[in-house]
Amino acid sequence: MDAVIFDVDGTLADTERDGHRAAFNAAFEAHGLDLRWDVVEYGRLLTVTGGRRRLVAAGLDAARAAAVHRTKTEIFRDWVTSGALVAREGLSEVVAGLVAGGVRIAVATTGTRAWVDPLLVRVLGSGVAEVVVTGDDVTRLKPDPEVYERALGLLGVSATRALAVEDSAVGLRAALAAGLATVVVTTPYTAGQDFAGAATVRSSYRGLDLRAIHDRR
Ligand code: XBP
Ligand code: MG
Repeated sequence: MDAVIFDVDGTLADTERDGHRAAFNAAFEAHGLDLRWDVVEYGRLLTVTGGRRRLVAAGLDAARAAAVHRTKTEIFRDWVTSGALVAREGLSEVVAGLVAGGVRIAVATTGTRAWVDPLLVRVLGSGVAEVVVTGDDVTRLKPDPEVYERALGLLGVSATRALAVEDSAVGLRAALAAGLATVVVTTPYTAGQDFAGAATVRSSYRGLDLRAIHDRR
């Protein structure tokens, strides 16, 4: 196995319920909108990837969705840099083992680069992710495989020599469509989704040996 490609939201850190959702609600307030997403409503909206598309799916017109999303992105970036953000338990040990074994680390997310870059410094450390592909770098978002295909292209690695790590069914579909064996580490938002095709489905990184899972394929 030459490389592992990690999803971000839900996979590297549990960012959606208290991070993105709170940032969206703060942006609604800043824009004078009488709109708030509670935990259950936001969980339903998560099936639409990309924050701006999620706003349109919730009924905002394209121009207002773009303006609200810009505000939300600034608010979420502040949340990331405020120190509130913590990596998922066990992630650091898994990543350290991969790096020590010479496995290259990449990231493929639907999220916006303005917050992805500072988030990666906090949860992975500077320079650990050699390749980072975000929603800003592709024209089609997950479940389309484009973000994973671009990561593989930038790595110069074939899909059979890599493994993807995801938290959601929509992300799993994108990684499988790119030909990647995929490990799913669920969150409370995604547990119970359809993970057919996953190499393995766990609720934590505890005892996860990604190389063994890849080599068993
Ligand atoms: C999850 C997403 C993102 C975030 C919100 O991305 O779909 O849209 O929910 O971030 P991942 P933005 O592929 O990392 O699971 O508002 O920047 O889109
Ligand atoms: Mg995710």
